[in-house]
Amino acid sequence: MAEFDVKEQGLAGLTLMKRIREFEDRLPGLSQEGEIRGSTHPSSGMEAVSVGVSLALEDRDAIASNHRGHAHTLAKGADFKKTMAEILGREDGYCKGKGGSMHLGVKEIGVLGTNGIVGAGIGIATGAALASQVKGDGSVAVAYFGDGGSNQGVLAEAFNLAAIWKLPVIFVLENNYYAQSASVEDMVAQRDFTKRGEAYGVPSFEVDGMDLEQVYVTMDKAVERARAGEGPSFIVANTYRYLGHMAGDTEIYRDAAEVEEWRAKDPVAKLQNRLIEEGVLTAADIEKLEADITAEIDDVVEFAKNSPYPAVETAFTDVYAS
Ligand SMILES: Cc1ncc(C[n+]2csc(CCOP(=O)(O)OP(=O)(O)O)c2C)c(N)n1
Repeated sequence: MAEFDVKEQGLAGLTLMKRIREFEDRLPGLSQEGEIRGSTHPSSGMEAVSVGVSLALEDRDAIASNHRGHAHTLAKGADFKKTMAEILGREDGYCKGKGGSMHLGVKEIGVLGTNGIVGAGIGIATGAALASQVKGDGSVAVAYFGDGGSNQGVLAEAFNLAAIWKLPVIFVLENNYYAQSASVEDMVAQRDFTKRGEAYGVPSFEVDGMDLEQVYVTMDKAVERARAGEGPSFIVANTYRYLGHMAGDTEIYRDAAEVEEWRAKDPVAKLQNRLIEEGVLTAADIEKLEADITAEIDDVVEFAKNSPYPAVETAFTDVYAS
């Protein structure tokens, strides 16, 4: 089992979280410019979950994501340019522009797809874990879903199957306290989510989803158990999305003060301060890192904008398995 080393996971995690934040923060502007058709759901504020989870995974492991899936995909190792091109619906995207933000898959690194159907990834990841068990290839699968997704019936079925068959699946609930505009207080009676997992015999853990170390260490243990044939785990990561549910969200369901309270617990700032305190980075290093990231994401956006839209005559190619 790996320990959290600030020089290793800390530095790698901070860099990746900052790159993902910059990527995600560009999306509302790109929507306003008309570069993104349809909706996208940025996850700024939630980076410690996907990055902490992915630091404990390998390329052969699978993830099944949800509608808020860019960070899951990028943290798993996707190329930023191809991801942005896909979100913009362009030919150089991972799915040649036909998947977009919510049907973005990257087979070579086990990204089984973002998904517009809330809760769908739960069944997909459980199926991938069954495939891994049948093949005996030692890979694990992760299902990402939100507090809203946790209310889908598929979770009960997946918990039970995974527990009785000891499937190598890790259920990751990103509890950001809202499902679109509905608060978790209004929608969930039993808000100690770990009790739901325990009720099905799935070892369940609650973590501070704004803390990369906590997410990583808990995930690493879950991966170890899954690879050892000991079955599923359920990780409940409490986190927060800073931006609206999607571009154009008026956010009348929450107070600006609440958003500010959570911004004060920012996972990126928290880890950055720690790295400075522990002498891993200086303020000058961070300035350089941020300038590099801004330039990198400028290039990412430029690449995507310059990529052509797919030709109309290719509308049905690569859509159905032959
Ligand atoms: C089956 C289904 N029901 C409803 C919707 C509409 N919808 C899209 S996102 C969303 C909220 C999901 O909330 P949560 O799972 O907590 O994820 P978050 O958006 O907070 O990341 C809803 C209800 C949908 N896409 N699919």
